Amino acid sequence: MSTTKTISLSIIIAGLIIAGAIFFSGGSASKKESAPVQNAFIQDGKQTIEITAKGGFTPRTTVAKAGVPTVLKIKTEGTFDCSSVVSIPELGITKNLPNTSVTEIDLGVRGPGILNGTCGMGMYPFEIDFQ
Ligand SMILES: [Cu+2]
Repeated sequence: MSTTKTISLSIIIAGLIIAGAIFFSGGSASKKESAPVQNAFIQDGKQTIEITAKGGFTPRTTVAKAGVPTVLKIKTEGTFDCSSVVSIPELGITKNLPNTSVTEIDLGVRGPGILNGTCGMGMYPFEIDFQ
């Protein structure tokens, strides 16, 4: 009788450990996903968006405010891949970026909507969602 009790107790403990492991791993995973990237800043009525170009554009999606004069700052850090060329078709802009620098592109005042950009060959997309 006591052996049966010991076995069922250890089954319950094992179950709790497994449940705890699932709970903690699930909790930390969902935290990572929901962490927002803050790369659009408004100061003195002007908005600055910061994007890094190296092996693609980071972050790929930027949420920004519509109706505010906006400058896009694209940072390169030893960027020799094709994201050293940035293209924003809607604005008719194609720019060669220096390999390590910060390049400013004036986006003007945007209404609500998504502005798309890519690298020179169109393989690395990024978007700015003006809201
Ligand atoms: Cu490319």
